[in-house]
Amino acid sequence: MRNLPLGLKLKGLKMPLDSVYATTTHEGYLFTGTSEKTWYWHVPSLLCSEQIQRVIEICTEETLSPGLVTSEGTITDFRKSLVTMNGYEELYEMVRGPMQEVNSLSGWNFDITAIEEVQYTVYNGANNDQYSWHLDSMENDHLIDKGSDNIQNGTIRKISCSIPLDSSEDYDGGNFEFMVGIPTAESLGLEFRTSHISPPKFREKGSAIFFPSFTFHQVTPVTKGTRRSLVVWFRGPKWR
Ligand SMILES: O=C(O)CCC(=O)C(=O)O
Ligand SMILES: [Fe+2]
Repeated sequence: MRNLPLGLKLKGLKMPLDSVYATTTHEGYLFTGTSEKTWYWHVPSLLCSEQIQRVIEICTEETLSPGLVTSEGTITDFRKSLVTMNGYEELYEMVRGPMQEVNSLSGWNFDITAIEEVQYTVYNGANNDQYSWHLDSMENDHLIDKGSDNIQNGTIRKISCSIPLDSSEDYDGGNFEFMVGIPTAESLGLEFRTSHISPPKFREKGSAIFFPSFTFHQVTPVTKGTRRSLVVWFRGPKWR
């Protein structure tokens, strides 16, 4: 997918877009307008088939319930999916190491101190399930009491991770997309229009997309078959 005009210039800096696309770490600009090159990180084959089987086994022990957006439990078309939340060490073990590696390789070096319960998500094509544009980080999350001795107290979501659990051919739609800003004027590169990216690698079964939780993203409606995902949020003390 190529949304950017070729030969884009930013204040005298010619962006070699072919090499931009050749990297595995970013395309376009994060919607905030940063020219940071590592605002998401894609890890191919993070989970093998056996691990995916195990994930599904563990996560379907609980009954699936509607994914909610607000604490009041409002369900709208904005987010349609079924989820279970799972705090098993076996799941954490699969993602903790890779997250640490990505946090370091990307240069984010975010202070991560806790992992939230892991979300297993099911998008049913028969219902056109989807999750529209949103951020994973929540206002004043660090002030919410998560229960005594909960290590998540005082922390916010910093790194999100999404792992598709099905083969790309097994469902239609259901693309994981990031919102990006495309400069529309050469002057300082400060005028943007929004666009979105969803490279085919995002559909690779068992691969992982890591991104800062303050990044706009969505899952487009699934129109056929079922899309399942494992979603993990890594937390740490609020930004300083
Ligand atoms: O299903 C996915 O791949 C991502 C879902 C998501 O963005 C979320 O649950 O916050
Ligand atoms: Fe999300």
